Amino acid sequence: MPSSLIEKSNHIVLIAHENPDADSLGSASAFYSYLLRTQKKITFYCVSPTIHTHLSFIPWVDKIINRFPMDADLAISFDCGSFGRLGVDYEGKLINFDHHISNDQYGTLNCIDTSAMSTTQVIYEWFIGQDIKINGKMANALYAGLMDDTKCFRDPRCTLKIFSMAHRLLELGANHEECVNGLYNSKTLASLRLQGEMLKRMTLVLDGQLALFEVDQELLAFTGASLGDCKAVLDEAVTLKIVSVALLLAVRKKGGISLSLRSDGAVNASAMMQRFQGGGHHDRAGAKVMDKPLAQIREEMIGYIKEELE
Ligand SMILES: [Mn+2]
Repeated sequence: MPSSLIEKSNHIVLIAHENPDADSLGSASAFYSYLLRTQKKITFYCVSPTIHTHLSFIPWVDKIINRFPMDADLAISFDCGSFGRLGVDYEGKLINFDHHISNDQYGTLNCIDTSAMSTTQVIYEWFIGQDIKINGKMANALYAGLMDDTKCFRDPRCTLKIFSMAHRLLELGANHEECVNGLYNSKTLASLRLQGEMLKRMTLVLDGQLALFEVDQELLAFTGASLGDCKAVLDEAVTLKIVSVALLLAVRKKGGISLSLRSDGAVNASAMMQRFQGGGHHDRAGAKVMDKPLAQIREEMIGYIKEELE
């Protein structure tokens, strides 16, 4: 039980994954608020040295440090599908809260619900089950994660249960306006310029079913955008009626190729990325490949996608 592990610990580290999104940060944030009620020492950790400023509306994000505390006796990871995503070689007790279908159960205790739309849903349901009171700060953090992972409730799998959770979180003090503004009305000019350039260079293959994007460091430098900004374009590409799959191959600054895949359901994105030791969800997944050139990955991916679409 997570509660007995928590009870026995003195210094608990909450871990958001590298380049964290609102779901990872929101889950850890809500947990941070909850743990403040205990007499424990708490650290909010993330390996990425800078967090996107548009996510600073999530409570406690200002507490994040990127140095892992040596005296921690329990770590809790949020929304991290694999151990590598934690960004630290921690060998102690670990609770793994997640909803990724590809989660490889690296925790001492694994609290994974792959049917949940967000990790904040897993945390929300755990709080409810434990009779833990959810205050306004916690509600806002949980709502932000749900909003982000459902693409502002546009995901076709949003059911009555999701809207009931959203309703309840709003009653508890979540701020819809703040979350919409933080997540959707805070684009940078650089990211819009990048999107324009990427759409110009997009190629359609496999009879237009696959939208292919390739990004190098030159394009990022030219637009001033970051690798994370590229992913929004993939979501746009999948909204094209003929496109079922969108693939991004990006040359990483530190070497290797970063793969991001979006699917409208025609292919299993997570399974496909697992071929490259990555993972994610049915509709969106990613991987990092260090040992193959871009052209080879492109050919392999087109082959895999073609096979699945047939
Ligand atoms: Mn998530």
